[in-house]
Amino acid sequence: MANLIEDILKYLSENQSVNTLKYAQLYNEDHQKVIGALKSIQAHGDLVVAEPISETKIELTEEGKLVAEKGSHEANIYKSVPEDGIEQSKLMGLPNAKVGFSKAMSVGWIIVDKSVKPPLVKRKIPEIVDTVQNHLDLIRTGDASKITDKEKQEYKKRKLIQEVIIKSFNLTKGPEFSLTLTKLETDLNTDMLSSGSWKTLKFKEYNFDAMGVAPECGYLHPLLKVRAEFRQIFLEMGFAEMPTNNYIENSFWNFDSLFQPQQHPARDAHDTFFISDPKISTKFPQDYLERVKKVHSKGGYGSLGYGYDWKIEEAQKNILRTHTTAVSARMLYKVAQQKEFKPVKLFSIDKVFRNETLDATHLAEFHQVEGVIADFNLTLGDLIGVFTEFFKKLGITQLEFKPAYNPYTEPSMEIFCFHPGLGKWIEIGNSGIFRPEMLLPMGLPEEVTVIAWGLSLERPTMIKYGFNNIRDLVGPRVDLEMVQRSPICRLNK
Ligand code: FB9
Repeated sequence: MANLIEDILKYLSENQSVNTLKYAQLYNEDHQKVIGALKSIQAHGDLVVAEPISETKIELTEEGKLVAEKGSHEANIYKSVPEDGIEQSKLMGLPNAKVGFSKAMSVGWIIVDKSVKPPLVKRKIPEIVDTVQNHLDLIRTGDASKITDKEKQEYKKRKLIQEVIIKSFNLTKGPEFSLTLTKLETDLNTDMLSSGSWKTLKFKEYNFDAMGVAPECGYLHPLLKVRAEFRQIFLEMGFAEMPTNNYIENSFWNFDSLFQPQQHPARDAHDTFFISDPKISTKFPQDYLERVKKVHSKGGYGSLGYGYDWKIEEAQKNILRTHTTAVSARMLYKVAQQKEFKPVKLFSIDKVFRNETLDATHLAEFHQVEGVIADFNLTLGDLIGVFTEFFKKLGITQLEFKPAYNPYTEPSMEIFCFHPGLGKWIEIGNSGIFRPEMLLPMGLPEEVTVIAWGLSLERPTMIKYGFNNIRDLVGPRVDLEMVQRSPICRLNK
């Protein structure tokens, strides 16, 4: 580019003026490069005066180039008609035969002789002049002067030629003309100010249209964006977040406190990760533990219990928690220890671990989202009303419910919604009213009921961000650029 700039300035010093397009053609340069060199020269001051020129030129289209080379479609049809004639259908194999045939007929080069069977296409005149091809060839060489406007209109209509506007510049020497470019300063510094050299130096113009440099910063993973949105929804619904910072839990809080019997299949190693060290917990609220043991083995509070020999050793086993409901149990027990019961609205969003079969949408760990409300005389209607409001804030409105079973809630319901994007009903969560066998041993007043519902973070995130495989969202194979380019999370949009 530097050489091109110097060549242009040199050419201008030896000639009165120069047009950028003619210069490009003269020195076989790309005209855009010449324009780029001009912009660079102009950025260094008034070395040249550039007068914009706009010129309309005619040039051949791709079809026009073909005709200039191979002849017009009508001429090719004429040349394909033998002395004794030919059936029309046999001419249609030629390229552009349909256009060529009708044009050859309209200019009187061929006729259709219907006095014979089948009718034959014959030449009407002994020879032709392919004026179209000759004209297009003239245009190709840049000489359209011999072609009338009417003919040009005809070729334009046939899309054989097109008008293009060529922009160029006529250059003449400017008031600050020089054969070299003075270096443009990009910073004003103290030396320039103290020496006064700033008065004669040339400074590069600010380009306020330039894009800013993309800041090198961190980016939130889509899961964390959805978590932030869920958290915001819970907070604006008046829920307080539970302390979920313990992935390791013991079986007492994860299962026994929730009235989940020790023989329940979810408690074996096929569904639960057991910790080998420390293998067991030993610190429990002893009086509460005794009440839990009793309600499992002998019943109580109007319940028959399960009638099995409840073992402390089973409750002591340490595991990776299988649900955040273990945290809800701890929190509800804490609420029950207060002198006077006060209603609470609690939520949690955190990892849980299940030793289950993995597939495209399930890993051994996922984030559970859970909402819990403890208050006097809550009903199933309150539960439906609250999670309906919650899901509405996710943009989900068309809900249906199905009776379900959880060891710790009765009644329990699975929640479904019709997802317009997926065009089908999908399961979006589970819910229920915690059983008295769970609440009363904690010491909660009899008239207090606790409603709760849960869902995952991964499923809504996969749907919102269009992931089909959970491994594209989380895990070692994740494309980190996905994290950088994933858009803002708008749940109700
Ligand atoms: O999240 C789930 N689905 C879902 C949720 C939102 C959503 O939003 C889209 C934008 C539209 C889409 C889908 N599910 C729960 C349903 C299914 O994905 C299910 O296959 C997987 N479930 C997980 C458990 O699977 C082993 C999701 C997870 C789940 C299920 C139940 C609970 C929590 C998470 C619960 C509970 C509960 C019940 C009563 C009392 C306290 C907690």
